Amino acid sequence: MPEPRDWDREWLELSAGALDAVSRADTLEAVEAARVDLLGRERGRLSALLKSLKDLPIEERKRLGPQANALKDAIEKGLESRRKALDAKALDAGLAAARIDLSLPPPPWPRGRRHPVSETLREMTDILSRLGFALAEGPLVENDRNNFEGLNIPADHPARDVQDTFYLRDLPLLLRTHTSPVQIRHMEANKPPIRIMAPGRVFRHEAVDASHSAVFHQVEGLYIDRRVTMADLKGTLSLFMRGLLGPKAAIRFRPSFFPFTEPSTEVDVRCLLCAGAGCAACKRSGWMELLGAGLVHPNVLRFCGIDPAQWSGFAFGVGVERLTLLRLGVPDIRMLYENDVRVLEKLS
Ligand code: FA5
Repeated sequence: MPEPRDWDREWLELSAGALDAVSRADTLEAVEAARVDLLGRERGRLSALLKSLKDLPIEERKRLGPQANALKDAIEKGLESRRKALDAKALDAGLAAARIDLSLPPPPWPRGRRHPVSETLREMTDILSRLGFALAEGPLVENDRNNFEGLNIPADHPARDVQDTFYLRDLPLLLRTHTSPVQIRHMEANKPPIRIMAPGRVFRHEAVDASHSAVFHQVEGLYIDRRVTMADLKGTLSLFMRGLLGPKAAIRFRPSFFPFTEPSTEVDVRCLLCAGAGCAACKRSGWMELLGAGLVHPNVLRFCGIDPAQWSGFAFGVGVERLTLLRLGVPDIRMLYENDVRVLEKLS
Protein backbone atom coordinates (compact mmCIF):
# COMPACT_ATOMS: atom_id res chain seq x y z
CA MET A 1 0.00 0.00 0.00
CA PRO A 2 1.51 3.34 -0.93
CA GLU A 3 2.33 5.78 1.84
CA PRO A 4 -0.42 8.38 2.28
CA ARG A 5 0.64 11.74 0.89
CA ASP A 6 1.84 14.21 3.47
CA TRP A 7 0.19 17.32 2.10
CA ASP A 8 1.25 19.58 4.85
CA ARG A 9 4.93 18.72 4.50
CA GLU A 10 4.86 19.12 0.69
CA TRP A 11 3.07 22.38 1.08
CA LEU A 12 5.52 23.73 3.65
CA GLU A 13 8.55 22.79 1.56
CA LEU A 14 7.15 24.37 -1.56
CA SER A 15 5.94 27.63 -0.03
CA ALA A 16 9.15 28.07 2.00
CA GLY A 17 11.45 27.83 -1.00
CA ALA A 18 9.30 29.31 -3.79
CA LEU A 19 9.39 33.04 -3.06
CA ASP A 20 13.01 32.78 -2.06
CA ALA A 21 13.91 31.21 -5.43
CA VAL A 22 12.07 33.96 -7.27
CA SER A 23 13.78 36.77 -5.38
CA ARG A 24 17.22 35.19 -5.99
CA ALA A 25 16.76 35.04 -9.81
CA ASP A 26 19.28 37.61 -11.04
CA THR A 27 18.88 37.33 -14.81
CA LEU A 28 15.82 37.25 -17.06
CA GLU A 29 16.71 33.65 -17.93
CA ALA A 30 16.78 32.70 -14.23
CA VAL A 31 13.35 34.35 -13.72
CA GLU A 32 11.95 32.32 -16.59
CA ALA A 33 13.51 29.11 -15.20
CA ALA A 34 11.88 29.78 -11.80
CA ARG A 35 8.53 30.36 -13.49
CA VAL A 36 8.75 27.07 -15.37
CA ASP A 37 9.88 25.22 -12.23
CA LEU A 38 6.95 26.52 -10.14
CA LEU A 39 4.12 27.41 -12.50
CA GLY A 40 4.93 25.49 -15.71
CA ARG A 41 1.80 23.78 -17.00
CA GLU A 42 3.43 20.36 -17.45
CA ARG A 43 6.01 20.06 -14.68
CA GLY A 44 5.57 23.10 -12.49
CA ARG A 45 5.68 22.06 -8.84
CA LEU A 46 2.89 24.38 -7.68
CA SER A 47 0.76 23.51 -10.73
CA ALA A 48 1.11 19.83 -9.86
CA LEU A 49 0.14 20.45 -6.28
CA LEU A 50 -2.90 22.48 -7.32
CA LYS A 51 -3.96 19.76 -9.75
CA SER A 52 -3.81 17.06 -7.06
CA LEU A 53 -5.97 19.07 -4.66
CA LYS A 54 -9.01 17.57 -6.34
CA ASP A 55 -8.17 14.16 -4.78
CA LEU A 56 -8.42 15.55 -1.23
CA PRO A 57 -11.44 15.44 1.00
CA ILE A 58 -13.57 18.54 0.83
CA GLU A 59 -12.44 20.00 4.20
CA GLU A 60 -8.80 19.71 3.20
CA ARG A 61 -9.55 21.26 -0.17
CA LYS A 62 -11.21 24.21 1.56
CA ARG A 63 -8.20 24.65 3.85
CA LEU A 64 -5.41 24.24 1.32
CA GLY A 65 -7.07 25.69 -1.84
CA PRO A 66 -7.06 29.38 -0.88
CA GLN A 67 -3.51 29.12 0.49
CA ALA A 68 -2.27 27.56 -2.73
CA ASN A 69 -3.96 30.22 -4.87
CA ALA A 70 -2.56 33.00 -2.66
CA LEU A 71 0.92 31.49 -3.10
CA LYS A 72 0.41 31.32 -6.87
CA ASP A 73 -0.54 35.03 -6.93
CA ALA A 74 2.45 35.91 -4.79
CA ILE A 75 4.80 33.98 -7.08
CA GLU A 76 3.37 35.64 -10.19
CA LYS A 77 3.75 39.10 -8.65
CA GLY A 78 7.26 38.23 -7.50
CA LEU A 79 8.24 37.07 -11.00
CA GLU A 80 6.80 40.23 -12.57
CA SER A 81 8.58 42.56 -10.19
CA ARG A 82 11.89 40.68 -10.75
CA ARG A 83 11.42 41.05 -14.51
CA LYS A 84 10.77 44.78 -14.18
CA ALA A 85 13.75 45.29 -11.89
CA LEU A 86 16.06 43.40 -14.26
CA ASP A 87 14.73 45.30 -17.32
CA ALA A 88 15.35 48.61 -15.55
CA LYS A 89 18.87 47.49 -14.60
CA ALA A 90 19.63 46.55 -18.25
CA LEU A 91 18.28 49.91 -19.44
CA ASP A 92 20.41 51.80 -16.92
CA ALA A 93 23.51 49.85 -17.96
CA GLY A 94 22.79 50.59 -21.65
CA LEU A 95 22.31 54.27 -21.00
CA ALA A 96 25.46 54.47 -18.94
CA ALA A 97 27.45 52.79 -21.72
CA ALA A 98 26.00 55.04 -24.47
CA ARG A 99 26.22 58.46 -22.89
CA ILE A 100 25.23 61.31 -25.19
CA ASP A 101 27.59 64.29 -25.16
CA LEU A 102 25.55 67.22 -26.39
CA SER A 103 28.62 69.45 -26.48
CA LEU A 104 30.30 67.38 -29.25
CA PRO A 105 30.31 69.01 -32.73
CA PRO A 106 28.18 67.22 -35.35
CA PRO A 107 29.89 64.95 -37.91
CA PRO A 108 31.15 66.93 -40.92
CA TRP A 109 28.76 67.43 -43.83
CA PRO A 110 30.25 67.42 -47.33
CA ARG A 111 30.11 71.00 -48.54
CA GLY A 112 29.44 71.95 -52.13
CA ARG A 113 31.61 74.52 -53.86
CA ARG A 114 32.17 76.15 -57.20
CA HIS A 115 34.09 74.22 -59.84
CA PRO A 116 37.73 75.46 -59.93
CA VAL A 117 37.28 76.74 -63.50
CA SER A 118 34.17 78.72 -62.50
CA GLU A 119 36.10 80.10 -59.55
CA THR A 120 38.94 81.32 -61.82
CA LEU A 121 36.42 82.79 -64.26
CA ARG A 122 34.71 84.65 -61.43
CA GLU A 123 38.01 86.13 -60.21
CA MET A 124 39.05 87.11 -63.74
CA THR A 125 35.83 88.99 -64.45
CA ASP A 126 36.00 90.51 -60.98
CA ILE A 127 39.48 92.00 -61.58
CA LEU A 128 38.63 93.16 -65.11
CA SER A 129 35.42 94.83 -63.98
CA ARG A 130 37.44 96.75 -61.39
CA LEU A 131 39.68 97.87 -64.28
CA GLY A 132 36.57 99.24 -66.01
CA PHE A 133 35.71 96.39 -68.41
CA ALA A 134 31.96 95.79 -68.93
CA LEU A 135 30.50 92.34 -69.60
CA ALA A 136 29.68 91.37 -73.21
CA GLU A 137 28.44 88.05 -74.55
CA GLY A 138 28.15 86.16 -77.82
CA PRO A 139 26.69 82.80 -78.95
CA LEU A 140 28.62 79.53 -78.93
CA VAL A 141 27.39 78.76 -82.46
CA GLU A 142 28.89 81.37 -84.78
CA ASN A 143 29.18 82.08 -88.47
CA ASP A 144 32.35 82.21 -90.53
CA ARG A 145 32.04 85.99 -90.90
CA ASN A 146 32.38 86.74 -87.16
CA ASN A 147 34.70 83.90 -86.21
CA PHE A 148 37.16 84.37 -89.14
CA GLU A 149 36.42 86.89 -91.89
CA GLY A 150 35.83 89.98 -89.72
CA LEU A 151 38.96 89.10 -87.78
CA ASN A 152 41.11 89.38 -90.91
CA ILE A 153 41.64 85.62 -91.04
CA PRO A 154 41.99 84.89 -94.76
CA ALA A 155 40.10 82.04 -96.43
CA ASP A 156 43.27 79.95 -96.73
CA HIS A 157 44.36 80.40 -93.10
CA PRO A 158 45.17 77.04 -91.45
CA ALA A 159 42.89 77.82 -88.46
CA ARG A 160 39.89 77.41 -90.78
CA ASP A 161 40.95 73.89 -91.54
CA VAL A 162 38.39 71.25 -90.58
CA GLN A 163 41.16 69.85 -88.37
CA ASP A 164 40.77 72.77 -85.99
CA THR A 165 37.15 73.81 -86.33
CA PHE A 166 33.91 71.98 -85.63
CA TYR A 167 31.55 72.87 -88.50
CA LEU A 168 27.82 72.20 -88.23
CA ARG A 169 26.60 69.64 -90.75
CA ASP A 170 24.59 71.13 -93.64
CA LEU A 171 24.66 74.65 -92.13
CA PRO A 172 27.05 77.56 -92.76
CA LEU A 173 27.77 77.64 -89.01
CA LEU A 174 30.50 76.49 -86.65
CA LEU A 175 31.28 76.21 -82.93
CA ARG A 176 33.30 79.31 -82.13
CA THR A 177 37.01 78.55 -81.88
CA HIS A 178 37.77 81.58 -79.69
CA THR A 179 35.93 84.43 -77.93
CA SER A 180 37.23 87.00 -80.46
CA PRO A 181 33.97 87.02 -82.55
CA VAL A 182 32.41 88.88 -79.61
CA GLN A 183 34.78 91.74 -80.57
CA ILE A 184 33.17 91.95 -84.02
CA ARG A 185 29.61 91.74 -82.65
CA HIS A 186 30.29 94.46 -80.10
CA MET A 187 32.20 96.86 -82.38
CA GLU A 188 29.48 96.62 -85.04
CA ALA A 189 26.75 97.41 -82.51
CA ASN A 190 28.53 100.07 -80.44
CA LYS A 191 30.57 103.20 -81.07
CA PRO A 192 33.95 103.71 -79.35
CA PRO A 193 35.18 104.23 -76.69
CA ILE A 194 34.72 100.54 -75.88
CA ARG A 195 36.01 98.56 -72.91
CA ILE A 196 34.53 95.04 -72.69
CA MET A 197 35.33 91.56 -71.42
CA ALA A 198 33.73 88.45 -72.92
CA PRO A 199 34.10 85.22 -70.93
CA GLY A 200 32.85 81.97 -72.42
CA ARG A 201 33.30 78.47 -73.79
CA VAL A 202 35.17 77.74 -77.03
CA PHE A 203 35.67 74.57 -79.09
CA ARG A 204 38.56 73.18 -81.12
CA HIS A 205 39.00 69.93 -82.99
CA GLU A 206 42.20 69.25 -81.14
CA ALA A 207 44.22 66.32 -79.77
CA VAL A 208 43.75 66.34 -76.00
CA ASP A 209 46.86 66.34 -73.79
CA ALA A 210 48.02 67.73 -70.41
CA SER A 211 47.54 71.35 -71.55
CA HIS A 212 45.03 71.03 -74.42
CA SER A 213 41.33 70.34 -74.25
CA ALA A 214 38.80 70.27 -77.13
CA VAL A 215 36.37 72.36 -75.07
CA PHE A 216 37.77 75.10 -72.89
CA HIS A 217 37.13 78.67 -71.75
CA GLN A 218 38.60 82.00 -72.73
CA VAL A 219 38.14 85.52 -71.47
CA GLU A 220 38.36 88.11 -74.21
CA GLY A 221 39.26 91.73 -73.50
CA LEU A 222 38.80 94.66 -75.90
CA TYR A 223 39.68 98.31 -75.35
CA ILE A 224 39.15 100.91 -78.09
CA ASP A 225 39.86 104.60 -77.51
CA ARG A 226 42.02 107.41 -78.85
CA ARG A 227 45.79 106.74 -78.97
CA VAL A 228 45.78 103.35 -77.21
CA THR A 229 49.31 101.86 -77.30
CA MET A 230 51.22 98.66 -76.48
CA ALA A 231 52.16 100.33 -73.16
CA ASP A 232 48.44 100.36 -72.19
CA LEU A 233 48.17 96.69 -73.13
CA LYS A 234 51.27 95.71 -71.14
CA GLY A 235 50.17 97.71 -68.09
CA THR A 236 46.66 96.25 -68.11
CA LEU A 237 47.82 92.64 -68.59
CA SER A 238 50.53 92.94 -65.93
CA LEU A 239 47.96 94.16 -63.39
CA PHE A 240 45.52 91.47 -64.47
CA MET A 241 48.06 88.62 -64.18
CA ARG A 242 49.47 89.82 -60.89
CA GLY A 243 45.93 90.06 -59.52
CA LEU A 244 45.32 86.44 -60.47
CA LEU A 245 48.67 84.81 -59.77
CA GLY A 246 50.11 86.98 -56.99
CA PRO A 247 52.73 89.75 -57.06
CA LYS A 248 55.63 87.30 -57.43
CA ALA A 249 54.41 85.68 -60.67
CA ALA A 250 56.97 86.11 -63.46
CA ILE A 251 55.47 86.94 -66.86
CA ARG A 252 57.04 87.57 -70.25
CA PHE A 253 55.73 89.16 -73.43
CA ARG A 254 56.81 87.22 -76.51
CA PRO A 255 56.39 88.54 -80.06
CA SER A 256 53.78 86.51 -81.90
CA PHE A 257 51.33 86.63 -84.78
CA PHE A 258 47.54 86.87 -84.98
CA PRO A 259 45.81 88.09 -88.18
CA PHE A 260 43.56 90.36 -86.10
CA THR A 261 46.26 92.21 -84.15
CA GLU A 262 49.38 94.10 -85.18
CA PRO A 263 51.78 93.99 -83.42
CA SER A 264 50.88 90.75 -81.63
CA THR A 265 52.21 89.18 -78.48
CA GLU A 266 51.77 86.07 -76.44
CA VAL A 267 52.08 86.22 -72.67
CA ASP A 268 53.72 83.35 -70.81
CA VAL A 269 53.87 82.81 -67.07
CA ARG A 270 56.79 81.05 -65.43
CA CYS A 271 55.38 77.59 -64.76
CA LEU A 272 54.34 77.55 -61.12
CA LEU A 273 54.08 73.76 -61.17
CA CYS A 274 57.80 73.18 -61.74
CA ALA A 275 59.12 76.68 -60.87
CA GLY A 276 60.55 76.92 -64.38
CA ALA A 277 62.44 73.60 -64.31
CA GLY A 278 60.26 72.06 -67.05
CA CYS A 279 57.37 69.59 -66.68
CA ALA A 280 54.62 67.94 -68.79
CA ALA A 281 52.19 70.82 -68.23
CA CYS A 282 54.62 73.41 -69.66
CA LYS A 283 55.97 71.01 -72.28
CA ARG A 284 59.41 71.09 -70.55
CA SER A 285 59.88 74.78 -71.41
CA GLY A 286 59.50 76.21 -67.89
CA TRP A 287 56.91 78.69 -69.21
CA MET A 288 53.21 78.30 -69.81
CA GLU A 289 51.43 80.18 -72.56
CA LEU A 290 48.36 81.85 -71.12
CA LEU A 291 47.11 84.37 -73.59
CA GLY A 292 47.33 86.01 -76.96
CA ALA A 293 47.07 89.76 -77.38
CA GLY A 294 47.96 92.76 -79.51
CA LEU A 295 46.83 96.08 -80.95
CA VAL A 296 43.61 95.67 -82.94
CA HIS A 297 44.44 95.40 -86.66
CA PRO A 298 43.19 98.40 -88.75
CA ASN A 299 41.40 95.94 -91.08
CA VAL A 300 39.30 94.70 -88.14
CA LEU A 301 38.39 98.26 -87.11
CA ARG A 302 37.44 99.12 -90.70
CA PHE A 303 35.37 95.91 -91.03
CA CYS A 304 33.30 97.07 -88.03
CA GLY A 305 32.91 100.66 -89.33
CA ILE A 306 35.46 102.23 -87.00
CA ASP A 307 37.98 104.69 -88.49
CA PRO A 308 41.53 103.49 -87.65
CA ALA A 309 42.84 107.03 -88.15
CA GLN A 310 40.70 108.19 -85.21
CA TRP A 311 40.67 105.15 -82.97
CA SER A 312 43.07 102.46 -81.85
CA GLY A 313 42.85 99.69 -79.30
CA PHE A 314 44.13 96.50 -77.82
CA ALA A 315 42.59 93.04 -77.44
CA PHE A 316 43.53 89.89 -75.57
CA GLY A 317 42.24 86.34 -75.15
CA VAL A 318 43.18 84.34 -72.01
CA GLY A 319 42.86 80.56 -71.52
CA VAL A 320 40.95 80.01 -68.28
CA GLU A 321 41.87 76.33 -67.78
CA ARG A 322 45.61 77.00 -68.17
CA LEU A 323 45.35 79.71 -65.54
CA THR A 324 43.46 77.36 -63.24
CA LEU A 325 46.21 74.71 -63.58
CA LEU A 326 48.82 77.27 -62.58
CA ARG A 327 46.87 78.73 -59.71
CA LEU A 328 46.06 75.37 -58.13
CA GLY A 329 49.21 73.46 -59.04
CA VAL A 330 47.27 70.84 -61.05
CA PRO A 331 49.51 69.09 -63.59
CA ASP A 332 46.91 67.99 -66.16
CA ILE A 333 43.95 69.83 -67.72
CA ARG A 334 41.96 66.57 -67.90
CA MET A 335 41.76 66.43 -64.09
CA LEU A 336 39.52 69.50 -64.25
CA TYR A 337 36.98 67.75 -66.45
CA GLU A 338 36.81 64.18 -65.21
CA ASN A 339 34.68 65.55 -62.36
CA ASP A 340 35.98 63.10 -59.81
CA VAL A 341 34.75 64.79 -56.61
CA ARG A 342 37.71 63.36 -54.68
CA VAL A 343 40.06 65.27 -57.02
CA LEU A 344 37.90 68.39 -57.18
CA GLU A 345 37.69 68.49 -53.37
CA LYS A 346 41.47 68.64 -53.14
CA LEU A 347 41.66 71.55 -55.56
CA SER A 348 41.23 75.12 -54.27
C1 FA5 B 1 43.33 82.95 -79.59
O1 FA5 B 1 42.38 82.17 -79.41
C2 FA5 B 1 43.11 84.39 -79.85
N1 FA5 B 1 41.71 84.62 -80.15
C3 FA5 B 1 43.56 85.20 -78.65
C4 FA5 B 1 43.63 86.66 -78.98
C5 FA5 B 1 42.56 87.49 -78.67
C6 FA5 B 1 44.77 87.19 -79.56
C7 FA5 B 1 42.62 88.83 -78.94
C8 FA5 B 1 44.85 88.55 -79.86
C9 FA5 B 1 43.76 89.35 -79.55
P1 FA5 B 1 45.15 81.17 -79.02
O2 FA5 B 1 44.72 80.15 -79.99
O3 FA5 B 1 46.60 81.32 -78.78
O4 FA5 B 1 44.61 82.58 -79.38
O5 FA5 B 1 44.43 80.87 -77.62
C10 FA5 B 1 44.48 81.77 -76.55
C11 FA5 B 1 44.73 81.03 -75.24
O6 FA5 B 1 43.76 80.00 -75.06
C12 FA5 B 1 46.04 80.29 -75.20
O7 FA5 B 1 47.07 81.16 -74.83
C13 FA5 B 1 45.81 79.22 -74.18
O8 FA5 B 1 45.92 79.74 -72.85
C14 FA5 B 1 44.36 78.89 -74.40
N2 FA5 B 1 44.23 77.70 -75.25
C15 FA5 B 1 44.39 77.59 -76.57
N3 FA5 B 1 44.13 76.34 -77.00
C16 FA5 B 1 43.78 75.64 -75.90
C17 FA5 B 1 43.37 74.29 -75.67
N4 FA5 B 1 43.23 73.43 -76.65
N5 FA5 B 1 43.06 73.91 -74.41
C18 FA5 B 1 43.15 74.78 -73.39
N6 FA5 B 1 43.52 76.06 -73.53
C19 FA5 B 1 43.84 76.50 -74.77
